[in-house]
Amino acid sequence: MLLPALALLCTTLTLALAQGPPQTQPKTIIIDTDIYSDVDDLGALAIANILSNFGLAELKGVVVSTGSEYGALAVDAVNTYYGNGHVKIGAIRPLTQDTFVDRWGWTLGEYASKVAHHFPRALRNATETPNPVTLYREILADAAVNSLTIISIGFLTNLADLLESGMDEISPATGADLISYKVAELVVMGGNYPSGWEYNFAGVDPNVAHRVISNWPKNVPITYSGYELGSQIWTGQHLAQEASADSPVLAAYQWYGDRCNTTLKSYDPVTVLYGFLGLGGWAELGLPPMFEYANADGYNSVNAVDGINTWVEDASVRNQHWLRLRPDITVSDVEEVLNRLLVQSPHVVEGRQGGIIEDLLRSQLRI
Ligand SMILES: *[C@@H]1O[C@H](CO)[C@@H](O)[C@H](O)[C@H]1NC(C)=O
Ligand SMILES: *[C@@H]1O[C@H](CO)[C@@H](O)[C@H](O)[C@H]1NC(C)=O
Ligand SMILES: [Ca+2]
Repeated sequence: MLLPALALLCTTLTLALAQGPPQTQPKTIIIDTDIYSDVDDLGALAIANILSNFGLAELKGVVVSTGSEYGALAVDAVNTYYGNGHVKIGAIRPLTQDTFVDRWGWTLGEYASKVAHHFPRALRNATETPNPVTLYREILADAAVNSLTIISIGFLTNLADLLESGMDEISPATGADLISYKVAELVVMGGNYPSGWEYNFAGVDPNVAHRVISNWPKNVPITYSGYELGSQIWTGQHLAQEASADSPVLAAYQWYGDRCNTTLKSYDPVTVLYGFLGLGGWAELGLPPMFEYANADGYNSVNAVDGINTWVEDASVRNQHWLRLRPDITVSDVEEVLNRLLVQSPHVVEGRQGGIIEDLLRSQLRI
């Protein structure tokens, strides 16, 4: 009889899909972004969507620290493009209708409002989003112990608000306690290592960076991706040739770049890549281990007034590290991986929630 055979096949397929990728239990991720001016936040978010679709980790939420209503809308357009319009978004208040003007070099363009208006999205208006602290507290309250990775690729405003939040109707725990119980790792694009000036810490609100870095619970690891790492990695140069014509990444990079030049330093994409991969690689996707800690111990100190960070030697503090590339990995190896991900079409990974057809995926990624 045909029917039971078909039923069996369906059951087998369902089981295979339900098993997920071999060996790893996907971790859960929240991205905290200052999406607005530099388009590398949007590239980083695209990479997070793709790696999430591959099953490497699950993107749970995105919080925005910049006031323009176009930030949350652009985030949602990117998530929607990759089939993840369900991912929750939080946006800081008050909301404005600001659009970016490059008052430093007068060469770069604005992309957030354009992405928001020209790409399909599930979120109708940024006013429908919760505040970042509310969304953080909801996701943290629901999360398993020690399960969440927070990847910060912008200002630390939302994290300061979370850290300093008190008990409320969402949870009887303070923000510091929620972080301490639920967060496995904070990954921060910020600072310059071992010491120096960097925009996310020093550019807008040094005091906020100082408070988060000095008061972060001591049991929760912090991993820093510094200026010196991302500024040597250039990506986006193959978008026009290799990305699909309907890609919001291609469009945003062209709108932003100097006369359509889509080649950019990759502070945020490299940070998201580490946040998903960690120190290990992902053999199923052909991704080798790429990063290592540059220090054994000590901690980061951020000056509350000028935002300059200094690494303090202290053998008793072991929860903080900054990243560098492993000696067997070159800058162009990382550029290659990021570029492959940036041009990845969502259609390739559509519907693939399980750990099957890895070889096909690897050949699609060509890595
Ligand atoms: C969102 O809603 C606000 C308040 O109603 C309105 O002023 C704004 O124009 C809307 N934004 C968009 C992008 O539709
Ligand atoms: C694009 O920008 C990069 C980085 O600034 C630069 O090295 C490259 O020469 C630019 N390409 C063109 C065609 O201007
Ligand atoms: Ca950023």
